Amino acid sequence: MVRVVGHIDVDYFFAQVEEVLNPALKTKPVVVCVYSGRSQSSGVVSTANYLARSFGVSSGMSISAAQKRLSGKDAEFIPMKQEKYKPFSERVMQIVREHVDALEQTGIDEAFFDITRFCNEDYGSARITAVGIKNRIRQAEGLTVSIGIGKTKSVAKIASAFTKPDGLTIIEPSKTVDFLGPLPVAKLYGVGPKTASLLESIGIRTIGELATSNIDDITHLLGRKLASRLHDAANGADDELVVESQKVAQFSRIITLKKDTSSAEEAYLELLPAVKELAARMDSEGYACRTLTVIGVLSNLSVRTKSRSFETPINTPLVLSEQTLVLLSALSESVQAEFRRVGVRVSDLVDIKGQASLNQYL
Ligand code: DCP
Ligand code: CA
Ligand code: CA
Repeated sequence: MVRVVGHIDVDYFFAQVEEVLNPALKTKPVVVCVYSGRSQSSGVVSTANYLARSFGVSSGMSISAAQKRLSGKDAEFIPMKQEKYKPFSERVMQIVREHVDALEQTGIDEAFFDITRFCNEDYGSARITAVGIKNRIRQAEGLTVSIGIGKTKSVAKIASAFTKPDGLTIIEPSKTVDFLGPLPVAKLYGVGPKTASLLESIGIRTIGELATSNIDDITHLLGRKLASRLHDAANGADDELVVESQKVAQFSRIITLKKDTSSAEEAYLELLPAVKELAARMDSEGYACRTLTVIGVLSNLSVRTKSRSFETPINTPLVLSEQTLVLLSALSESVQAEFRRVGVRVSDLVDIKGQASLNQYL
């Protein structure tokens, strides 16, 4: 199996939210500050927009240093307020969740995701999915994000930081070693300044040099565990999984249609095997769902959804497929456009292990 793993990170997150809340800021240098309260300008820079960065401002710098660099530039200094950014973070994560098999949030503005099943292990389809996620976040929240996709978490993480802001970097599995090779070892997740200088002491500066190094030499230097993890990561061979961070899972499947269509029935017939697969998965894991959602990716790659909730949780192939058709028809009516991809998601899962199926006679 070839995995398709992604990493998403919102660009200049806190400062970008400030721009969304007050678009007049977009043309100015914006610095989000954590004031210590000791004196008027004591404290540090939380983050800054790219215009402020172009004058040398960066996270962690003192506010007074940032003021110096931006003097006479009509810059805005805004106090950091976590509660402003949190709702944006939650909504962004929910959008991503709608497009992926599993999401592992690792910070307020970033997450790993797995789309191996969602994309049928296909990197072309991964690109379409990533563009869909970016467009949806831009439309719904006005934010740009950077996404990286590759065969492992390490590759995805490096790729998301590779082009920024508004980046999309996709590393096909066969290009992994060539992509990683020339990069400095410090780019690898888990290599801090200390590890980097230890590696440099034996002549290892790039990920490529680490990949071809003798494992015994680096074990001697870093210990067995770290050495073996980093050696694998450098070879694009680490197998760490994306671990769903939400307790209650949801299952989804999406397919690319043989050709774009505006007919709900045509789309439904192609989607049916995926619906049956979801039903089988729910059955084997002992779940029924209270909410069913159909997802339509239109020809212009925008994503639209329609959901329905059920008082009595559903799980049989018959009921799921019937309701999928109802929702697809309603969706097709409301979008009045052609579908490129269609999908289905079951959520609000109810554990029915050990119970007789509520719909067993249907
Ligand atoms: N943050 C902070 N202090 C730091 C680093 C970050 O308060 N030293 C906060 C502000 C950032 C947010 O966390 O907006 C996310 O951090 P990132 O490292 O992802 O940086 P940005 O999103 O600001 O910028 P980039 O475009 O480089 O991702
Ligand atoms: Ca960020
Ligand atoms: Ca981040």
